[in-house]
Amino acid sequence: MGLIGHQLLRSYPLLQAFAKAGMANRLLVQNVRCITVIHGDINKLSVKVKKFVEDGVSLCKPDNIHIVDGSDAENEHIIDIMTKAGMVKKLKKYENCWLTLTDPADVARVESKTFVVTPAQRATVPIPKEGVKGTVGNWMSPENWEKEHGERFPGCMKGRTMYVVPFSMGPIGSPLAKVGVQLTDTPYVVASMRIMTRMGEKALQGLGDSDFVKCLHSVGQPLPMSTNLVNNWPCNPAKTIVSHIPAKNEISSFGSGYGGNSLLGKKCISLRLGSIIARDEGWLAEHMLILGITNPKGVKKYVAAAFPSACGKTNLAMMEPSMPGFKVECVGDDIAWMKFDGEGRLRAINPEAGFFGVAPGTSLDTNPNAMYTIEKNTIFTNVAETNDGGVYWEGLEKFTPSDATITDWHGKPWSRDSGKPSAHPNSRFCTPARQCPVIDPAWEDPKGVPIDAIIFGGRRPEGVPLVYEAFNWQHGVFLGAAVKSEATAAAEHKGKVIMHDPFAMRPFFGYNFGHYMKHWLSMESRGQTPKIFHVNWFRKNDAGKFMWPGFGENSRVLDWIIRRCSGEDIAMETPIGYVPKPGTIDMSSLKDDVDMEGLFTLPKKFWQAEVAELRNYFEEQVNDDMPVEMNNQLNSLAERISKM
Ligand code: GTP
Ligand code: SPV
Ligand code: MN
Repeated sequence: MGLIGHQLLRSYPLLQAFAKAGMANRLLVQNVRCITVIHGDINKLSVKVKKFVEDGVSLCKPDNIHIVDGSDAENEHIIDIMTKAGMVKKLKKYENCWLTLTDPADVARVESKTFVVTPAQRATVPIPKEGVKGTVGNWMSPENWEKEHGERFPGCMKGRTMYVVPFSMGPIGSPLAKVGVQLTDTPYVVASMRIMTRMGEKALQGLGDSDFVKCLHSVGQPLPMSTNLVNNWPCNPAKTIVSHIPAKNEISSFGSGYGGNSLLGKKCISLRLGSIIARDEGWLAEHMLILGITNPKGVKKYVAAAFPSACGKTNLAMMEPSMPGFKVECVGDDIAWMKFDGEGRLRAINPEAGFFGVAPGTSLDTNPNAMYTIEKNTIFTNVAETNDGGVYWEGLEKFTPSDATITDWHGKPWSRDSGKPSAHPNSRFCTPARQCPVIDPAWEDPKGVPIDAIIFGGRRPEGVPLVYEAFNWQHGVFLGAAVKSEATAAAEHKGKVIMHDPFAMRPFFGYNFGHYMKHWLSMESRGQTPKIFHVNWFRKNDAGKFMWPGFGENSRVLDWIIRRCSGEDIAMETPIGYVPKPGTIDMSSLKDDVDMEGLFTLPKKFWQAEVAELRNYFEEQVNDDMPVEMNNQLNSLAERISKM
């Protein structure tokens, strides 16, 4: 056993126990000295998985290997390692809850450093109009990728443990599920993947010698570190790259430990590679929540909704309806895989097992079910802490004693009048979905749940009504393609600029956005397509205040949507789509004074400018890959608006 192996065994009693049980073994890899497997049995892995691990070891040169089993005992050990390394701190107010504060240079997804690697550029992105910079994805050639990869990964895990993390996206054994194996050098990823996916030995059951998604992840800081360690959170922002190689079913991520950059089952597999597989197999992999809503008559319908990052999916997915007699149940809060079944019904599964949700704004007023979910077994990242070992963030003022002492996400004392947020705006909770009090009984049904409506939405401070319905499928696909939203802290974009975020997928397209629209259009020939709607909870009045109360009150809009799905005559035509006939959104018992007329006005000037801007966007960004059906939709919209 190598020296490092001995040192580790001395410092970690659990490992000693594993070693005594005869679980420690070795891996002899060509050109590398004997590597100690400090946990797990390398010989139990399939030939393909073992080969992947061996290749990872010879490239990254970790000091030892830990093959993750997913057990409680192992999780305790992982948490113990992180505690000793100062990466997590116990939140003593709750059961098994932990706080991580990252290096402030590693706090969100890095869209500009995320690439899809294909021989042809046009497979990944449309070729923009000359002189224009493309904004719907980043392409890298295989040659460039070899170079970038070669400058980063060799020896990148020196001095660290390489964890081998098998996981399943989707219920284990479901025909829809995809197995991945992630090699990573940070225990934070192991602890988080255990919550977000079905992780460990169980994920490999039934894999046999089949292929799996190969995921390689490193924080990019071999020991001794080349830069200062900040907050005990190793990362390498200057060299961060997240890349996807669809031809090899491979993902490699370097330099960041945060969220979507490092939990590779989430955006990387379930959306980017997922959308490519979905196109090839005739289904949809989308940035969508899935919820079931039951009305007072007991009629239940499921809807899927795509809003850009930090625009309300988690909140809608588990909302407490303000309307008496209604019930909302949650299937998923971020990702939907949707396929037509044998009867032509569109069915959706949530490939994840946990929620990685935005913390600020979450409270017993806005999202009580999230608050109950995160009371135990939760990892919080970049939130603030109260002196009694509880969590704090913007939105919890009312629920926290005013004399509580608060430590901010930098680990510094914080006061309410400091003018700075206590928690990072993209601080998050990572929590098991099964703990959600309103988790849907069918949330793990391998068949998925039948989808009656698809909803798009975004943060639109101006001009866009509370809800409208597409005239038909093609028009609905156009609404998806035209989604725009104010930038949020979920990625590196600065300021509240309104950005295009088609299908809420701009950061997550696995392939050319033009081809993506074509694929959506093709769904009409594959089964019964659901109705499509657009919602906007974020319209503001002249005083800059939100006009709609949102959260639980959004049930009133969901109610209108599902009544439309049942064929009720409650809609009227406008140039942009069907809107509710006056009085058809149930406003009974609504306490707030809401300017419903104002929420539905369609300013002609705004819509003329919107159409011109959309035309410019499609011409510049999608260029030759713009489907003719979509141009026709744009032209018809322009014509309808000109007659307003
Ligand atoms: P990702 O996890 O990044 O994909 O985000 P998400 O779409 O799940 O966003 P989430 O539900 O976490 O909401 C993000 C922020 O929007 C939170 O601060 C919420 O409080 C706020 N928010 C959600 N729904 C509403 C709403 O109906 N009205 C208003 N005003 N704010 C909302
Ligand atoms: C998003 O940004 O849409 C998220 C968070 O859901 S992350 O996993 O970091 O991508
Ligand atoms: Mn998301």
